[in-house]
Amino acid sequence: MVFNRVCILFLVAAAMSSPTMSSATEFIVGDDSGWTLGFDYQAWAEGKNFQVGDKIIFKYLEGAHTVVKVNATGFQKCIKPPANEALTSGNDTIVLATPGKKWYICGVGSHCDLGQKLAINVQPLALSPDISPSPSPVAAKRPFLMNPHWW
Ligand SMILES: *[C@@H]1O[C@H](CO)[C@@H](O)[C@H](O)[C@H]1NC(C)=O
Ligand SMILES: *[C@@H]1O[C@H](CO)[C@@H](O)[C@H](O)[C@H]1NC(C)=O
Ligand SMILES: [Cu+2]
Repeated sequence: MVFNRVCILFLVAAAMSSPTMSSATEFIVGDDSGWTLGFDYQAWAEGKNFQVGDKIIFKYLEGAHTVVKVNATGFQKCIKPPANEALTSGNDTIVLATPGKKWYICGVGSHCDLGQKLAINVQPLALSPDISPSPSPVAAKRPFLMNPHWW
């Protein structure tokens, strides 16, 4: 009896965790162009669905560029943080751990001013409806209660 229950718990846990694992995506920033000058990263990011757990990978010739995470102001004005905050490997992988807007710029010379900057919006993880566990009574009622058409 106990064994069966444990088995079921494992199956449920596997069913709940597998979609998040299989849906994690690795994005090569700039695709084949990589992280470089003369590329429109806003156009590249547009329409892409970045989710928590996904990875973005900046690829470039080591020494030619860097990757620095900045805030909205730093992005707009190309304010370069201290050099020790920069990623410099040429194969810099960033795991998108939290939802929300993220901004990255190149810290070399005036590359950021020349447009080598990336802004993305990371979506929170959502379980797809067909595999989510049975909703609690409260959760089941919420769409009805919260539906603005009913007010
Ligand atoms: C944004 O970053 C700059 C420099 O890196 C810092 O001076 C500023 O306080 C930051 N702004 C916010 C709102 O965090
Ligand atoms: C780049 O880093 C990823 C892991 O983040 C690794 O799998 C891959 O082999 C690396 N590629 C190169 C060319 O170093
Ligand atoms: Cu650069």
